Amino acid sequence: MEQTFIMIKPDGVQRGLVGEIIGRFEKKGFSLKGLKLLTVGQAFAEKHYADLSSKPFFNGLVEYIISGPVVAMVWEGKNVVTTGRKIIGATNPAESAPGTIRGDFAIDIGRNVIHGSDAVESAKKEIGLWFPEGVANWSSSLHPWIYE
Ligand code: DAT
Ligand code: MG
Repeated sequence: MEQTFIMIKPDGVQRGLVGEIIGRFEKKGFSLKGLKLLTVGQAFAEKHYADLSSKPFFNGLVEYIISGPVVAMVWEGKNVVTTGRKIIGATNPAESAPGTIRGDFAIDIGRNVIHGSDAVESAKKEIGLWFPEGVANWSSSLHPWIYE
């Protein structure tokens, strides 16, 4: 089954949005496979955002991500990468639809509360980077009530 990497950024943790965000993924029907609170260092953050290293906002982005603890998660389910991005909303909260996490809880692009993998391949890479120890192996007993 498909997996995605979701991270609640330092602003989401500081603002007490952890439970709300986890609840949205849980209530949708996705399964939580990995979860940890940690503060990452500069080299790690630069690796996570390596694809953006040439962007003018890169240094500010890295400073923001290392500024406090984040909640790193792996969620599993059918189409979870694409659907996870829909739950999160557009990158710029000014354009995120109401009902999405960024649409409901963020204003500025540089404080957009949450990260989600943008493709199955990047999800695999990010899960490997953030969870080198691996993730939990369990399946929800609700499966037949969520999938036909
Ligand atoms: P996303 O997080 O929606 O996948 P991204 O991968 O293009 O977006 O960029 C990673 C983060 O970098 C994004 O969540 C916020 C920040 N960012 C992106 N574009 C930006 C911009 N034009 N100005 C400032 N920050 C930006
Ligand atoms: Mg991205």
